[in-house]
Amino acid sequence: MKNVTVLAGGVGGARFTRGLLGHLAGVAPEAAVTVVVNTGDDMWLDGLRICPDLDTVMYTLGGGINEEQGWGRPAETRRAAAEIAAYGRGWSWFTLGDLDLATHIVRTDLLRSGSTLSEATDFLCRRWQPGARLLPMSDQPVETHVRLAADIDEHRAGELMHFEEWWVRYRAGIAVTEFVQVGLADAVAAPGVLEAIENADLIILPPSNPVVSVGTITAVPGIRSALRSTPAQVVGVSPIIGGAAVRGMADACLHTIGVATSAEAVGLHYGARAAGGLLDAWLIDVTDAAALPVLAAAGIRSTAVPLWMTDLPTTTAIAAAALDLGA
Ligand code: FO1
Repeated sequence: MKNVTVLAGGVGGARFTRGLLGHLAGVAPEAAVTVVVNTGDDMWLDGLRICPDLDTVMYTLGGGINEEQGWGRPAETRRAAAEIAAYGRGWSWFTLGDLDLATHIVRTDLLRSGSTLSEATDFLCRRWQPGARLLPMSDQPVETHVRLAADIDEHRAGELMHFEEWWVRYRAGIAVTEFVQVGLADAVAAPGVLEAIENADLIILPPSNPVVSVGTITAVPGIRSALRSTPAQVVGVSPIIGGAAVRGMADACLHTIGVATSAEAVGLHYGARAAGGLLDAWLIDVTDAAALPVLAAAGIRSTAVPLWMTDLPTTTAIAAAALDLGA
């Protein structure tokens, strides 16, 4: 087991990868992990380029994450944000902490000096030493927006709203008709991404949001076909346990695309590789074991293990189960 490539979004993908690194350190210290990270949540805010999932993965693997929140830094203050709000600028409902702002300032400084997002990410990781290579899915902006089903506040039905406003300001609690990836037509996979998929010994789809994280990454031109042609096994880990989203409001995203909130439905949504889909194997929670026969009939090798990532040992055990399933 030399090269493992993970396609990750925010909190779930970051925590899973932390467990994976912990497990590999014991059983395969020579293994190298590459994380292809969703940039669909990225935005310009207060003149700064905010990359929520890249930062969540970097902070989580680098030991700088606010563990309770799953995002941002611990022991944060909001003095600069309060001053920005006093000017009536920014998003009052989106917390940019003082420590976190430094990351956005340095990244924006690098981007304005001509660095690509990949180069800026490499630079930030020199400080955080995540123990894995972090690659943005693309160096071009591909921002997830939602199309509103009805008027809300200053927004009108039919309009596009940035995903983060839907997710954070409205807690995904207002109806939307579709997800739109603004910029997708002009985007290509970032340098190293397709190679990290083609040269992997194992590829893992961790328990990230299947729509706006894994779905966004696999929509970037070239990535889905690389996943379908790579010799590596592709193993997914269900983000749905017992019919409920483990984190966030993944159920609101699945509902929007007409997929039921179940381990079975998400596995079938990703699809069996032999049938034109992405998965060779699918790891589900023990409470969803009834889905095993259906998944097997669909050509998806599956097994059921405890999937709650309650702490590092349980997450490490989940990573071990994913590696076993991919062997
Ligand atoms: N999530 C929230 O629910 N509220 C916030 O105010 C918030 C701020 C924020 C700032 C920087 C950052 O990197 C992430 C932040 N997040 C916040 C989390 C973010 O919405 C999620 O990490 C992803 O976009 C979804 O996985």
